[in-house]
Amino acid sequence: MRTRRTAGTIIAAFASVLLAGSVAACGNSDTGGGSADDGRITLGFSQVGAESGWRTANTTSIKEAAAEAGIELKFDDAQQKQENQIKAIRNFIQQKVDVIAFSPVVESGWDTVLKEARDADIPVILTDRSVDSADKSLYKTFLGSDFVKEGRLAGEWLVERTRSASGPVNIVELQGTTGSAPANDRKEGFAKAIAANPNLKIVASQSGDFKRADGKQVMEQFLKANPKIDVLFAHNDDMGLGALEAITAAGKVPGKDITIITIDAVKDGMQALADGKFNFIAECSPLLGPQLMDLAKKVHAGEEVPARIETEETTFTQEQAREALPNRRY
Ligand code: GYE
Repeated sequence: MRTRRTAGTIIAAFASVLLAGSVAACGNSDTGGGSADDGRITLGFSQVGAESGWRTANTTSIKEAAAEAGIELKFDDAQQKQENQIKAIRNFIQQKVDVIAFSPVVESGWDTVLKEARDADIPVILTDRSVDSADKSLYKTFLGSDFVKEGRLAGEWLVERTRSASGPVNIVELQGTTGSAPANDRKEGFAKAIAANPNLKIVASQSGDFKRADGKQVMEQFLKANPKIDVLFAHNDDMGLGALEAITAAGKVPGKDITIITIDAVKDGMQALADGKFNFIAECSPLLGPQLMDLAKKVHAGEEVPARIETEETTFTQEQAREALPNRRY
C-alpha cells in the first residue's frame, strides 16, 4: 500500500519518501522492518514430513502462529528426506527469505548448507530437532524438547513400576527415525535410567520410523521372535498405537500382558492411556509455533536470543490422562 504519486499529491509524495526511511512500507512496525515488499518478515520453514500426530499438530501450530504474527510463511514438507530439506533451504536462500527455520530430520550432515545460509546473511533457527554440528555459530538458537530427559522419565517410571520384580523383565523398543535426534536421545535417556535395575533388559530394538504402520509391522516381528515380552517402549505414540494392533492380534492384552510406555501425549495416545491400553506417556509438546514466530522477529531485528530454549513438559499416568483428556488441544 505505497502512496500513489498522482498529480496534485506532492505533499503526499514527500511524506511517503520520508516515511519509507523510517517505517519501511505499510505498518507492521512490530516486525522491525523486513525485506518483503509489504514490510512483513518472510520465514522459510522446512518441516520433517507428516509422519505422526505430533507432526500434524506441530505443522498446524506453526501455520496458525505465522498468520497471527503477520509473518509470511514459506512452508515446505520434506517427506522425511534430508535431501529434500537441503533443497528447500537452498531455495529459501535463493529467494532471499528473512529467516530460515527447520526441524532437521536427522542430526548429521548439515554444515555445508548451514554455511551457505550464513554466507547469505540469513539467520537460521532450529526447531523441534537439533543438529550435531560442532560450529554453534551456524544457527541462532534451538527451540525444542529435551529428548534425553523424556527417555529418562520413561525409564524411571518403569524402574519404579518393576521394583518388586524378582526375575528378568524383557523390554522391546520401537525406535524413531534412524539418526534423528529424538530417536538417539530417547534411546540414550531410557537406557541410562533402566540400568538402575539389572533385571530390566532390552531384548529387541528396531526403528519404526515414528510411523503407525511401521510400529505395527515391527511389533509383529518382535512378537514372533520373542516368546516373552513384558514391556514395550515406543519412541512415540503413533508407533505404540500401531503396535497395539499387533499385540491384540497375537492374543495378548495391551496394558496388562505387555506394559506400554510411549512419548508425545497426542490425543490418540492419551485416549489409549485413558483406556488402559498404554501405561505411561512422557509428554513432548508440538505447540512450538508462537515461540518460533517470536524468535524469528527477534533474530531478524538482530536481537540476541538464548542459544537453547527448552519446551516445558510433563508426564501422564492412566489416571492423569483421564483427567487431562477433555482439555487436550491436540
Ligand atoms: O516425538 C514424533 C515425531 O521430533 C519430537 O517426531 C519430534 C518427534 C515426535 O514424528 O512423533
